[in-house]
This record gives sequence, C-alpha cells and structure tokens, in this order.
Amino acid sequence: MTSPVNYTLTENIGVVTIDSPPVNALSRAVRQGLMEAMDTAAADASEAVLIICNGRTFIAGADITEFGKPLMDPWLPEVVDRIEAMNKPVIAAIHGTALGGGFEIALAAHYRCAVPTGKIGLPEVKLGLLPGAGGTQRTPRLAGVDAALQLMTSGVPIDAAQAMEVGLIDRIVEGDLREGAIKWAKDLAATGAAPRRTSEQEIPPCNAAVFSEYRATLAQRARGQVAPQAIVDCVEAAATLPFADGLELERSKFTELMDGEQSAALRHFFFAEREAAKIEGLPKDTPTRRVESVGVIGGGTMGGGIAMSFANARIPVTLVEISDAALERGLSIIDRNYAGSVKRGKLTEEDAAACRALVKGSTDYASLAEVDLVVEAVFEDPKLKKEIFAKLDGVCKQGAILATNTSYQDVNAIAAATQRPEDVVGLHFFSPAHIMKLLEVVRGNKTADDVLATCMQLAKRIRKVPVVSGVCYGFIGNRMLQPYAQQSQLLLLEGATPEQIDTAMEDWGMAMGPLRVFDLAGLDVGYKARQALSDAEKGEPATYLVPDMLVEADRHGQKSGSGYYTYDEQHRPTPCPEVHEIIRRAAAKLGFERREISDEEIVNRLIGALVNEGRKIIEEGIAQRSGDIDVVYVYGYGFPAWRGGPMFYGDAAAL
Ligand code: T1G
Repeated sequence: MTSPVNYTLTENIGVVTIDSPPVNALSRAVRQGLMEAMDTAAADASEAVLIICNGRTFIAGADITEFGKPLMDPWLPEVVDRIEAMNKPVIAAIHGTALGGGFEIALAAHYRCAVPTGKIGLPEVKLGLLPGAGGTQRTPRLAGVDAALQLMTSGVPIDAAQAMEVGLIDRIVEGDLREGAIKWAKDLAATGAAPRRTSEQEIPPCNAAVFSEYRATLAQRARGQVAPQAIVDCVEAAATLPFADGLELERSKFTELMDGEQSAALRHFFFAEREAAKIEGLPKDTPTRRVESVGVIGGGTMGGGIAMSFANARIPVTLVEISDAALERGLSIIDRNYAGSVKRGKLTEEDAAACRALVKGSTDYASLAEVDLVVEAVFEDPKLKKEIFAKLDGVCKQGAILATNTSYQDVNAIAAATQRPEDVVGLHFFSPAHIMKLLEVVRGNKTADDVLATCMQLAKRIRKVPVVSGVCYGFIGNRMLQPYAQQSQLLLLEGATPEQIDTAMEDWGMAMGPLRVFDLAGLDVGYKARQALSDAEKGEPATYLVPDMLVEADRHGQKSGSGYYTYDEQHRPTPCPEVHEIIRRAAAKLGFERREISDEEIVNRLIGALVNEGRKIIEEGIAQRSGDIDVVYVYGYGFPAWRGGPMFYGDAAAL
C-alpha cells in the first residue's frame, strides 16, 4: 500500500506532500507518513522542510472515521511534537481549509503561509471536542487569548488575511503555492532563519477577567454544552501555566470530551447530515437537469423568502402574483428582507443590490414559459394548488421541474393535476425561507430520479440542507410536530403552565419551548383551519380547546401582542394569569384532574412523542434513515445538535 505522504528533495528543500483524498484527513497512514518524512528530512541535506497537500485542501483535521475506535500509534500529538522538534525550519503551506488537527500540524511547523483563498479553523467544538494536539496551547501564544478563544469556541474558520492579522500565518502566497512556498523556504534558509517553536513563545499579556467573562457568555450562547467551557479552561491554563502543564490539561479534557455523550451525539450528527444528502438506490452519477432560472408563484412571506434563496445563489427569479398590488407587496417584503440582511451585516449593500436585481415580478404565467424550475408557494388550499399545477403544465417548457412548497398537502394529488407527474416534486422550505437551512425534498410516487438528483444538488447550491421525504400528511418534520403539540396541550390541561413547559424544554436544550413556537407561528392559523372541519375531523378537543379559547379571547399569538404569553414591543414574553385561568376553565370543561408535573415528565413526554412518531415514519419508509429525521429536527425545529437529534437521543435514552 503506497503511503499517502510523499517526500522529495527539491532545490535542497525537503518537500513533504500529503495526498489522501477527499480532504487529506490525518488517518493513521498520513500520521505514519509524516513521522517517516521527518526522519528522512532530519537525516538528509535539506536546508528546510515544507509540508504541503495535493487535492482540494490542506489537512482538514483528524480522521473522524477513526473516532471511537482503539487509538493507533503514532498519536497525533506525537506527530505534532516530532515536527516542532525538527532542527531545521519547517514551513506549512496552506490552501483550502486547514482545520482542527490539520491546523495543529501547521502550528507545529515553525512558519506558515497560505494562498489568499486559504482558510484556517479549529472546529472541534462542533464535534463536542477541543483541539487535542496542542491547539489550545499554541494558538493563544501566536494570536493572543481573545482571538484564540473566539476561534476555538465558535469553531468558525477565518480567512488567510484575518489569520495573518492575528499572527496565525506569516505570509500570503500569490500564484502557485508550491512554487511560492519553496521559494520562501529557500529564502528562510538563506537568511539563516532558525526553527521558531511556538511552544517556546510567551503568551501575549491578557486581562485575567476575560476567562470568567467568557464562561458567562458561553453559559448563555452555548447553554448546556461542555466543550466550550473546557476550551476556556485550557486557554486559561495556557495563560497561567508552563506549556507542558497546559498540554497535560488539554489532553485530559480532550479525553473526557471524547468519551462523553455530547461528542458522540455531535459526531453522529456530522455524518448524519452528509448521509442525508444521499438517496438510497439512486446511482451517484444520476444525470441532473440544468437549473439556471426559477419561477416562484406567490409573493407572501414564504414565496419572498424562497425567491431570495435562489437570488442569493445568483439564480434569476421571476416572482408571479395574481395582481400588481399583490406583486408590489411581495417585492416590498423582499426589499425589506434585503435591507435587514445588510443591517445585520449578513450581506454588503452591493451584494444585496446584485441579488435583488435578479428578482423580477410578473402577473402573467406566460413569463414562466422558459424557466427551468417553478416553486409554487401559495397558501395551503389543495384545490388552488391543483389549478396552478394544471396551468403550469400548459405553460412551462418540457423538462421544467414543477415543485410545490406545500407543508402538508398530498404531492401525488398535485402531480396528478398535470400530464407530467414525473417532473413534479415537493420542495418544502422553512420560514423564514431565506434563512432556515432545512429543505424537505418530497418524493412523489412518480417523481423522476433525475428530478430528485437535481433537487439534492440544487439544495447545496442554495446553501440548504436537503432531506428526502415520502408523501404523508406533514412529511417528516410537521408530522412529528403534531403529537409533540398534542402532548404539550395535555400537559397544560393536567397541570403544567406554559412557562413551566417552555422553560423545561429550553433548559433541556430546545431553542424554543413549544408554546412560544405556537405563539410565533400564530394561534389563529390553526383556529381558522379547524373552523372548516367537522368535530370528528378536529380530533380530541383536548388537543385544541385551549388555543381555541385563547383565539376567542383575541390572543392570536406574538403578532397580536398576546397568546400563551403577553408580549412587549421587543416580543419578550411574560406569563399571564388570564391564560392560566383559561387553561383551568378548559381543564374543568374536559374533566381533567390537575396535579403537579415535574420538568422531567415534561421532557420525557414531549421528546418521547417525537421519537415514537419518528419510528413510525421510518417503518412506513417516509424517511430513508433515522439520521435523516435527526437532521430535520436540528435544522428545522431547533433541536440541540449536541443531543444528536430526536432519534439518536431516543435510542441513547432508551425512550
Ligand atoms: N475525517 C474524515 N472524513 C472527513 C473529514 C474528517 N475530518 N472531513 C470531511 N470528511 C469527509 C466527509 O465525510 C465526506 O465524505 C468528504 O470528506 C467531503 O466532506 C485532534 C480531534 C472539510 C469543510 O471538523 O468541515 O481534528 O461523504 O461533504 O462540504 O484537534 O468536510 O464524500 O464519503 O463535508 O466540501 C476537525 C470536518 C476534526 C472538519 C469540506 N475537523 N469537515 O466540506 O465536503 S477533529 C473538522 C468539514 C480534530 C484534533 C481534532 C468539511 C470540509 P464522503 P464534505 P465539503
């Protein structure tokens, strides 16, 4: 088996080239190859050593497929120490994303350069870990405590220019990296540059209060997560202890995290997200259709957000509404959203203007004759949707993909309204559609393979996370939301208050408790839908009596200033005695005996409701795998990734 690490003596520079697709991860073979290359370079006439990678990126980290398996030598810290100990200058040349252990290899080198598009990062915290090969000790010595804490607790990479600014790289190489790096190595050797070991450098002075301040911030921003706090401990050690002692603390904290539940959950989630993008049984090379222009029907909140999702990926959009007035309203929603993105610093003025210019309005379906994809985003009226698809069938060119953004309706019935059901698919975006990353790709019985493959590829292009769902009421996410909502209603009637339920779930890790979610969505939406149903169709009164009574008391949710809570101008919720009274009246009317309910019971019943429905969804083949459901709930419903997703958690907690 040839080593993925190649060594050549080029112009008296020992060039170590790593070639281990797809991302040059630090597999055992790569670690062994690096150790052998250092031995060779130490013994030959090379004046300096260069570490560089072939393929798409510099080393993107430890090989996470090895995690959870017996550790095999050489360990990564040994490789890092071996590189740093070299008696001749070692230079790391970075392109792509030098992440995690990959950047720790670069930190072990004595000098670092990168191409302008290169990025460096320490994303271990996203796997519930911390940089475990000296990163917590070397980074602050080069960049200072503040920059080191930001880099490691956020896990967000920075670009070459930012890295240079804080001292994490020394030079940006324009043009060919290998050529430029070899030239720099020769210059360093010629000027007698010595090995510059980071571990021997003093840490820049810092304000000792920064650690307690950071801990307090993380207690809010990363509530319940252990890795961020461990990172602060290690950086504090770097600032207060000798290097060797700090390294020892890093090693023990890393091992603790690696063996912990949160890292297991986050590593599961890392692979689940990538697995979800693959469709069982669909050949990887399934052809895809060109999508260079899109039509969106309906300029409401969803239609506007969907139009932006495509425009932000530089795909021209035609937004169709039924009248000039409705179109004007739709376009003004988009203008407001772009202004908001610029205000929040998410987009520059220029980028926002360029994207906005790609959205054209029309009240004429004929304007959709040549688009490659249409997304229907009108309100949830099955009859209207079928009429629209019949019209599209007559207007759109052959091969155009016809998608519906419906949250619940039967995609097969919508497809049957056309002569081309194989071109029909569901693309279920989540509100706000230009921000939420989840995209449920709903596969109709007749949806063609190439249409599916095109949608999965397009999702990545518009920076969404796609999950395939079969056709059922509510697909994956909204279907699981039903029993979750029903349990929350039963808990209210049995004795819990809205604030107790929401606080219990938010302390457990949910981004937002169920009652606050329903206030945000609007209680009047469900109320209106129920008015069209018979009592039998409505289901158990216990599942809707309280929201009905709230709406009838003019408490429509956050948008009306009150729902389960009363809201101030900043939408901050306050518990409300009137609501407690309404709940008590509903419980009495339905004959519920009220009692004290523990937070533990609240969590178990609500999460249990999600898990049970998720298991049915898998049994019915609506979801391809349980990890897909985890991806849906983390990206679409604020489930904490550090608990792995409902299905991972349910199995681990034996729910
Ligand atoms: N190990 C093994 N495989 C990896 C990998 C890794 N670190 N990173 C990616 N892959 C695989 C991935 O599963 C997929 O495989 C393919 O590469 C393309 O990935 C001691 C302990 C690098 C930004 O957390 O962020 O170092 O599905 O689809 O969108 O301190 O992958 O094709 O078979 O994501 O272009 C720290 C994780 C590890 C980086 C590329 N490093 N990776 O994104 O492609 S912990 C990370 C990423 C660590 C040390 C600690 C991204 C990417 P397949 P992809 P992409």
